Amino acid sequence: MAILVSACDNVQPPAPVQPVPTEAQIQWNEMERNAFIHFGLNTFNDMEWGYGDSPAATFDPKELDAEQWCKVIKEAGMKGVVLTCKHHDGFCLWPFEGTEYSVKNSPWRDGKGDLVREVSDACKKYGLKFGVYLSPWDRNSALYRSPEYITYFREQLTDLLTNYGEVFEVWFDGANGGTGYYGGADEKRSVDRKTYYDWPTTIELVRKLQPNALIFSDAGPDIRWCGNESGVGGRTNWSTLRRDEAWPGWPRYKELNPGHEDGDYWVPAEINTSVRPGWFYHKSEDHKVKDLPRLMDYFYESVGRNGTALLNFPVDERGLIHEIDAKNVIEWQKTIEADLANNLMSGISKINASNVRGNSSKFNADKVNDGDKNTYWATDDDVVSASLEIEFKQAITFNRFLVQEYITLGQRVKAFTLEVKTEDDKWKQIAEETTIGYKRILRLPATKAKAIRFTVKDAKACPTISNIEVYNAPQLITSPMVRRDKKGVVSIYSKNKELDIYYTTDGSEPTTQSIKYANPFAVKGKVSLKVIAIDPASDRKSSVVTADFDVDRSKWKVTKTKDKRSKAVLDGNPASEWIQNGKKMPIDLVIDLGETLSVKGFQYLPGQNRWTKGIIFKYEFYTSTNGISWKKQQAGEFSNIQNHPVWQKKTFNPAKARYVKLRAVSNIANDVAAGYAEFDIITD
Ligand code: FUL
Repeated sequence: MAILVSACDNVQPPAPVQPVPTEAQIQWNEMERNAFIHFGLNTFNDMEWGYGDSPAATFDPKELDAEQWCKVIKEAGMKGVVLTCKHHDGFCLWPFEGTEYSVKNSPWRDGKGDLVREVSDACKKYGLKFGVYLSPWDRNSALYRSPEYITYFREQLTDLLTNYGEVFEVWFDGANGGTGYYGGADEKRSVDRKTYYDWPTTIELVRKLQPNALIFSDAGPDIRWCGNESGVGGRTNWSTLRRDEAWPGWPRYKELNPGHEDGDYWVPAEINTSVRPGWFYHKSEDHKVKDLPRLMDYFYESVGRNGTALLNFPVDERGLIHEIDAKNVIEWQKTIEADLANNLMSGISKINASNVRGNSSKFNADKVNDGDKNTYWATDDDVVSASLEIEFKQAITFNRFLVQEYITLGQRVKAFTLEVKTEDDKWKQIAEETTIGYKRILRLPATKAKAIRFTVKDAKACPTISNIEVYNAPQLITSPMVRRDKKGVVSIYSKNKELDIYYTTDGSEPTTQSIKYANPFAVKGKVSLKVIAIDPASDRKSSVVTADFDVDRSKWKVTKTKDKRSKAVLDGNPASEWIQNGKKMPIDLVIDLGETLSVKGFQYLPGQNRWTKGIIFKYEFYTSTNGISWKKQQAGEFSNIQNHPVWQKKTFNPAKARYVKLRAVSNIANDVAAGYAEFDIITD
C-alpha cells in the first residue's frame, strides 16, 4: 500500500491543452450572471437608437436611485453590472469635459449629477463588480469618422477607467457607422470597422489603466458575443476562437455562437439579452417582460451552456428598475436556487472510473464529488474516451445533470453521453451532447435511475472533470394557454410538457377529476373554459385560466379584400397579424358573420410583434344586416393602447347584425395603416 501511495504522488497532472483562460477569465465565468443597464436619452424619447440630436435637457429622471437597481440585481443573484455610459447617440451619463452632450446640460440633479459615479458607488456598496459600456459609434459627435474622434473616444475611456475604481468588464458594441446628427451635418458616415478605430492601441490603453478588466466586443479580445441577442448560447460552445481571423469587425458572426474548436485564443461567450423586447425602456412593453419560464430557458441556455449571462434592465423614465422586471428576476433567482438546491450526489454508494490517471488517488473519480473546484478526475494521456459510473444507495429520480471541466487546463471534451441504469439493470442512454467547458447543465425529463453513467466519447486530450451534480428540480408550474381557431377547435398548451392539463366547460373549478386534456377538440357556439395545469408528481397547481369564447367563427369571412393574409385576424393566434396599408385613412375591416346574430360589442387585439404597424387609436364600429346600409354603434379611442397594446373590449346596446365593420380612423403613428392580430365580437 505504501508503495502504491508514493507511486501515486509522482503522477503528474496533464499538460494544458492550449489555449487556456487567464485567471480573470475564469473568475468571469464563475460570476455566471451579470446585469446590463441601458439608460440614457433614449429612455426619455422612446427610442432604441437615438440619432444624436435629442436635447440633453430631455434627460430628466425624477426618482433615480442607483441603489434600487443594485438591490434588485443583488437579490436576483447577479454579480456584476455593466452600464451604458454612452450609447450610440453620444450622450454621456457622466460630465465628460470634451462635450456639452451630457448629464451636465440636463435638469437631473441640476446639471451637477454624475450617473457613472452613482452607479459605481452603489455597486461598491452592494458588493457588485462594475463594468462600462462605451459605444464606439457616436451619432452626436461632429468628429466621428475623423482621426480626432479616436482621440476623443480614448479620452472618454480614460475618464471611465481612471475615476470610478476597479472595472471588471469594458464593453465595445459592434454596431458602427451609419446615419447620424454628427454635430448638425445630418448625414451618413461609414467607417471601416477593422481599421478606423485602431483597436490595438485602445486595447493597450485599457490594459494599462485596468489590467484586470476583460474586454468584450463581437469577437474579443477577451470575451465574445454569442451571435444573437435572444439569450441563446450554443449547445456546442467552445470558449476558443480563431481570434486573429475574427477580430476586429467580423461579418461571420454566426460562428461566434459555437466558437471554434480549433480556436487559438481563449475567448468565452457572453450571452446577452434584455428582460424586455427593447434594450431601452418603452412603456408599451410593460406587458412583455420575460416571464419565469422564459428566464429559466435563458439560464439553462446561457450558464447551462458554458456561457456567462448578461441580462439587460431597461431602467424606466423614473430612473428605477420597473416593478415587473424586478419581480420576475427575483422569482428567477429563487427558482434557480430551488432547481439546484438538493444535490443527489450526496446519496451515492459508489463512483468508479473506467480509467484513472496513473491509478492515482489525486485524479480518481471521487474528485468530481468533493466540492473542491481545483481537483478533478483525469485519465491517462492516451485515453480520450472514458466513463464514470455513479451508483446510488437508493434509486433516484432526477431531471438535471450538471458537469464541469477543469478549464485551467483548457477545454477538452468534444462529445459525451449520459446513461441511466433502470430498475431491471439495463443501461439506457438519455442524452448525447458535445461540449462542456466551464459548466454544462442538461435539463432532462424526470428519470428514475439506480445508477448513472457519464461517458466522454471524445476529447482533445485526456478529460479533466472537476465536478458533477445531479438534481431533481421542482417542475416549473406554467399556466396553460388556450386558443380557439376559426373552425372552433380549441387547443391548450403548457410550456412544461410534464404537467397534466384539466378543464371544465360548465363554469366549475377544474381538478384532477375534471376532463384531462389530450388533443384539440371542437366546441360549437359560446363556451367558457376553465383550465388548470397540475404536476402529477407533487400535485402542485397553476392558477386557473379562464378562456371565454363567443360564437364560433367557422362561417366568418373578412370581406372587401383579396389579401390572403387577412385570415390572420380570425385564426385565434395572437402572434400572427394582418396589416392593411390603404391610400388614406380611414381603413375598414369588414366581416361577414355568415348568419345574423345579436351583437353587443367587439374585441380587438393589435399586432403583438415588436415592429408591428397600424395599431388603431381612434375607431368607429358599425353593424349591418345586409352589408349595404350601416349603423354606427360606437365611436371612440383605444386609450393608452400605445403603452398597453392588449385586448380592447367595447360594448354597446345589442343590435342585429350579419356584417360588422371596425373602422380605423387613426393609428398611433398617425400614418396610413390598420393592423390586427385578432378580432372577435361579443354576442348577446
Ligand atoms: C447592440 C446595440 O445596437 C443595441 O442598442 C444594444 O446596445 C445592444 C446591447 O447592442 O448592438
